[in-house]
Amino acid sequence: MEKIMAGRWKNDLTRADVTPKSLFLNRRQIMTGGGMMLGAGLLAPGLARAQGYSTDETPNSFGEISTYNNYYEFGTGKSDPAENADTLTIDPWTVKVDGLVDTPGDYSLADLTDGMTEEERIYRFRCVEAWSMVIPWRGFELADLLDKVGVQSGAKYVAFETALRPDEMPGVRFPVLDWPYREGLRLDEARHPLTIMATGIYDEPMPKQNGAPIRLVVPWKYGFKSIKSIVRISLVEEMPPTSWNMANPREYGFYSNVNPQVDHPRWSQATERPIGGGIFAKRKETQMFNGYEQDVASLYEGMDLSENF
Ligand SMILES: Nc1nc2c(c(=O)[nH]1)N[C@H]1C(S)=C(S)[C@@H](COP(=O)(O)O)O[C@H]1N2
Ligand SMILES: [Mo]
Repeated sequence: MEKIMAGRWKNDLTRADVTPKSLFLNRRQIMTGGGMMLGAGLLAPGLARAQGYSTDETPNSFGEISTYNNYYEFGTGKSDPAENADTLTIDPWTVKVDGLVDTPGDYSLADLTDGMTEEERIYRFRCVEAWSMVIPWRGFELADLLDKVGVQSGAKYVAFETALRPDEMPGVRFPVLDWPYREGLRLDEARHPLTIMATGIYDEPMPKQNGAPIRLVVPWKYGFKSIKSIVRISLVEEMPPTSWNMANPREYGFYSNVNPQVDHPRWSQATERPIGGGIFAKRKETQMFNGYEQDVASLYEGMDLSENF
């Protein structure tokens, strides 16, 4: 196992220390069994570990990360996605890139990810329901993808859509949300180096319940901004509609930055419950921007964050 050389990462645990061994050794089987072929560069050995962005906190186990999920297309219970997401077909996978871009089109996953530099990044991840995890994602910066497709000058926002497959997604027959699941970022948020397109967790390809084959991760925002199983990325001029905001605008704003001072109408956002610590785990105080304040506060300078929640 590679150890860390420098930077903010001070954790000298190896993958094996924090991953149940069977899962750790299973990657090869999962890859062959699942028939999942990503772009050749993606699974190359010697994955670089991002030194500037990873947290030094101990990650949750692969088991925790892949069995306690929110993916309403597969049910609203935390264990539903792990139980039901198996039916999702992820190969082949096409992502439509459209709107204000130089090279719009239907990209195969291999074409979309070709040339991207993949790294492992360990990010704090916090749900608006006030639980949190620490997750070692594998992915690349969304900014690199945006550069590749060429963002035109009129674009101000990036809109994302999840696949909508009634035959494969038992949850979409319930009108919990207005499907397909939709999310959006302001262009400068999308271009921020903390914003990644993730294709795996630990050394595994992305589990389906976590949003295979490709999902967004925005660590300073509540988990629901991190949209899964993306099939469309649109560069647009106007702030795009987002599923949770459409469902309940009073509870879910466009920005959705983690903010201990702005409570969700139905529960406090001041503290969070780390998943995996057992019943004796202490709640933690939630940090502004989920602990990424130094990195991202400048994006919101001059904005009233209780208005723009
Ligand atoms: N398509 C889609 N993406 C989604 C969701 C969803 O229901 N559907 N849930 C969101 C919410 S509320 C959270 S907290 C995170 C959970 O990600 P995880 O299961 O990988 O931890 O996914 C987000 N992305
Ligand atoms: Mo969430």
